[in-house]
Amino acid sequence: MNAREPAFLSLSRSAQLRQMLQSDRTEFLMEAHNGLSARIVREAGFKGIWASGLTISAQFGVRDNNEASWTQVVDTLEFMADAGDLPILLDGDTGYGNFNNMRRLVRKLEQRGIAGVCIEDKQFPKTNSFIGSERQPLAEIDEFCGKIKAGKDSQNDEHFSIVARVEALIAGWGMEEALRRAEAYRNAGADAILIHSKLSKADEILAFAKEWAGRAPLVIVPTKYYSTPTEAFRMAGISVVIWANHLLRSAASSMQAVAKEIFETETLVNVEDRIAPVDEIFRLQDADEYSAAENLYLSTSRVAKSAVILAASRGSGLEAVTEDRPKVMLPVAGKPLLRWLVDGFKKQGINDITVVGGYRADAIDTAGIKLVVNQRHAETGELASLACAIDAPGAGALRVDTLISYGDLLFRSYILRDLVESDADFSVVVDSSAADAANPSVRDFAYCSAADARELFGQEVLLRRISSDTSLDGRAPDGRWIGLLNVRGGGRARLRKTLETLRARPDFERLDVPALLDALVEAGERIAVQYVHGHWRGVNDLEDFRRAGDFAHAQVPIGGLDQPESR
Ligand code: SPV
Ligand code: MG
Repeated sequence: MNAREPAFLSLSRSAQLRQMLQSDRTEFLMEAHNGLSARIVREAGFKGIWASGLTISAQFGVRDNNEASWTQVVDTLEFMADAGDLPILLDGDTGYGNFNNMRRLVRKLEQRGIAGVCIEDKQFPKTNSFIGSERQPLAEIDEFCGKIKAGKDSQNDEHFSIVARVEALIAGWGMEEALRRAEAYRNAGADAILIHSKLSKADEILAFAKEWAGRAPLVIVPTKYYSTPTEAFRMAGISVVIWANHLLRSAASSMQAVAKEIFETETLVNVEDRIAPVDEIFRLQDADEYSAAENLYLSTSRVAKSAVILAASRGSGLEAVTEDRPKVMLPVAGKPLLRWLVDGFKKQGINDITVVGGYRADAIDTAGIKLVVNQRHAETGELASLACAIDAPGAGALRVDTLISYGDLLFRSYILRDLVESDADFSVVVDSSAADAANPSVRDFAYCSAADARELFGQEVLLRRISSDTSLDGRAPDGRWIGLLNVRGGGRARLRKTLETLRARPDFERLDVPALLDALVEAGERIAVQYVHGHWRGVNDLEDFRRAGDFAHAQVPIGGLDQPESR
């Protein structure tokens, strides 16, 4: 295997191709026909790409007879060049016309970062070399030499390569003619000679190579004589071997099989596990780079966001009203608690909402949300539910900036707005008016780097710990964490990592979100505290419920509940 070494990578793409042509070892170009296949070629480890005329035509669904225009080919090449950093050798057929078309082609290819072009000594419009040899009229040698010279004279980049392809063996004109043409093309300035054969044995290629005796680099396309050991090409001193069409052919057989299967069975279940997951397609499209760039360049309010609502529990103290539904589906001032949350999130542009249900998840209204069920909700805790949301295929949790929320909350909209607009990688909301250590219903006491104070406005306060203990190191709590955590930017990957570490703990199944916050703090993360003073409600028991109704009523838009957002 010829790996891409640092010295090679430091060269421009055209210099890379030139080096592949001129080095004394046998190098390989792999066929690609669009941006996706170009990326796949690169990931496989190849050092360069053959932009095949046959396969670019085929992916358009047209014949290899110059039915696709040369500008359509060049546009395709642009996607292929953008898909990575490999040098691309274009199969330029006959140069799409005479010397003048060739000049323009070379200039356009250079502008698109293409490393070289191969032209063949046939007549425009050409036919694929493996179809009807009796219809393979060759170009006049002089005319073709003029085309090579015109191309070489038009290039601005000294390393741009022109490979001259000899079709004499394909057209049945014999070895002598092939050698005569190759020599003429070399003298006209070709950087390499591609000698093509349609025989199933490499005999005529090897005979040509022997006679040619290294006068210029030789390139071959062993599509028909594929059973020849590659070592034979090495020993013959072949510079570049082109695997010319194998990605398109493998895609075709795979698509045929999958299309047939889905048509016949009218279901996806038989194919789903045998094809690339959608996430793999996202990866090949470099979706992560997009999210990172969004974080850099989009104003916070426009960055894609997701939310996870933890709603698996029935709710203790609410058994009387949660016989047939989970707590989040209890109506508060005319609509379910969950809907208040979802509407509040949507108002802040958070449209990708994953709700983790458990107890009576079947009763959760799934309009506008993605429902994920923690099947083991009875034995497991909040972090297990959170992990369900993160693992759910297609859910946005931690793939974009993510708000993690308890399901039993009501709050004024500014609380959410300020939280999602925070620049911190992690931020939480702490209610400093709820630090009453005597209140038995409060478990999530927050201990922070500074107590809430007017003078603090605009200064950074960090979370130190969340605990049900009513004092820490002799200090009273600074407030109560209300159940909202925002994770953005690079914090997402770090939260995943911390969660993975916690997953290894034997007590993971019982852990709650405060345990995650504490683990993040212990791992050295800075968790920004956003203090509020009331303006929210947690719903833990029937009394809370009654008060939640009053609170919600105060948030009902003037004009009533019948607003689009509440549907
Ligand atoms: C191509 O890949 O389009 C080629 C090689 O030109 S071949 O199909 O073998 O002629
Ligand atoms: Mg071709």
